[in-house]
Amino acid sequence: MVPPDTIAALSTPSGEGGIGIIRLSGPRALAIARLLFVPRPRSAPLESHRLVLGELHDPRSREVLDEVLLTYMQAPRTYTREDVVEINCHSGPLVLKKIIEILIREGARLADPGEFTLRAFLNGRIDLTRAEGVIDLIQARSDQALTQAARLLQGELFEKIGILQEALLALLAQLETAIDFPEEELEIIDPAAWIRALEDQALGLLDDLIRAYEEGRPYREGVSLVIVGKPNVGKSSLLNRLLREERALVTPVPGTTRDTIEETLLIRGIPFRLIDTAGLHSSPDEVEQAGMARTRSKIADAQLLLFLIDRSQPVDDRDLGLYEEIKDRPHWVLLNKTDLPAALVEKDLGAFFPETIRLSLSARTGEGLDTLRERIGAWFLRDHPRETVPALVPNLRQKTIMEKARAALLEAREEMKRNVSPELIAVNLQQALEQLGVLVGRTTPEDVLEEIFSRFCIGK
Ligand SMILES: Nc1nc2c(ncn2[C@@H]2O[C@H](COP(=O)(O)OP(=O)(O)OP(=O)(O)O)[C@@H](O)[C@H]2O)c(=O)[nH]1
Ligand SMILES: [Mg+2]
Repeated sequence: MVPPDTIAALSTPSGEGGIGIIRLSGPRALAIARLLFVPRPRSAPLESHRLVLGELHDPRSREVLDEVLLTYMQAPRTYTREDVVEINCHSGPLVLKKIIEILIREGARLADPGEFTLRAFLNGRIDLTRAEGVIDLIQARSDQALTQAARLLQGELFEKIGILQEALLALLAQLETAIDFPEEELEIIDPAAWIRALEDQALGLLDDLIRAYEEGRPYREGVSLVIVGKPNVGKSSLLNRLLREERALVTPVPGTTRDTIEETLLIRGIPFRLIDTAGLHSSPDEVEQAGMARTRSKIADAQLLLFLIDRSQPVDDRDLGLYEEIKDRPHWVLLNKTDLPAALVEKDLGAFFPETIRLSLSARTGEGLDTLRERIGAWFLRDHPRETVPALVPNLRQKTIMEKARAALLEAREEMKRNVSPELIAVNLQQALEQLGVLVGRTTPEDVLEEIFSRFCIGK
């Protein structure tokens, strides 16, 4: 095997800031860092896991680059289990870029996204579920998502899967003994007890985890709230108001928003994915049509539609046509522009939009916005009380694999009930075990790994 190369990357966001950390990992990490680093005093030793003050020089031009703190961490007690060097530099985009260029000139290679964590995984420091916990932690959008990620990171899922694997191996061992001693099969396996063990020790756990995925999903992925309405009713204004920033362009010209705009809005700790859409109407403009196609696909995925109308104008065919399109999906009717004289009376509204929740507001003055936020939070919590949010929540990849494992185990259970031969039942158990290997990363195909680690940023 070729020894791994030494990788380098900026591990903090680039830009102006207090500190920018450059990380090196690999067998030559220390040697390369030493070419640039001069400790102060010169004779100061570079002990492992100790912070040392010094200067970085360009070894060719002798030019001083920065005053830094450097930490050498000797393998294997490091993030990647390789030799690691971290250099705390001043964070200026230019100086950091220059230092990295010199590190690369001196023999390092620029790290791929997630490559440090990939190495931690390949070198056996963390399993795949923990690596995924790292990504989740970085990308968490709510407190709950953060807690869930921290649990993955601590290896809780990995441990649960370990327990499951042990239970399945014990059940498989019984089948294998029965295969080896066919005459004594009946004494070796008590089908009812075997099935009970399968249900209690394996199926129950998988069911719980799969359910946890569904329950934890809104906190991980966000709840989609889609603002729809004909052009110019104030959709983008509402988005901006809710976000408290001028995120979307607002103009008196109908058809201003042409693409969907999506931002996360936290209400009572719940991440809502607030989506502003292109106003739906008939338009010959190709760009607008493409935007409206996007709007329709967002409508189809929405958990709640906020159907906006302009209360200062009479309801027209365009409002009603659009309402026809969305009225079978979960929706509320929002009456905007309450700061202007009303052109609509309650009786008409009741006739046009029967039996729906109606709220009045002004995206211009902010009137009614607190009520809207409050109602949205309450709407979500009514169906998803916070106490039921599970602490350990698998991600989609993990859940999908667990479903496959569960399917194989359900089949095994049926076969055991029908007294099918132990060989056939064993095949199902082995399949389930194989899936669990893929789950924790022991037998995960290369392309799946690549997909997972490509979601990381460079330097992680
Ligand atoms: N008086 C008043 N004007 C509003 C209110 N909300 C929006 N407007 C105005 O209505 C016009 C259209 O607002 P937008 O937010 O761009 O409307 P939109 O629905 O996003 O429009 P499109 O993107 O073109 O579909 C702008 O001139 C806004 O300033 C409101 O509550 N009161
Ligand atoms: Mg708009």
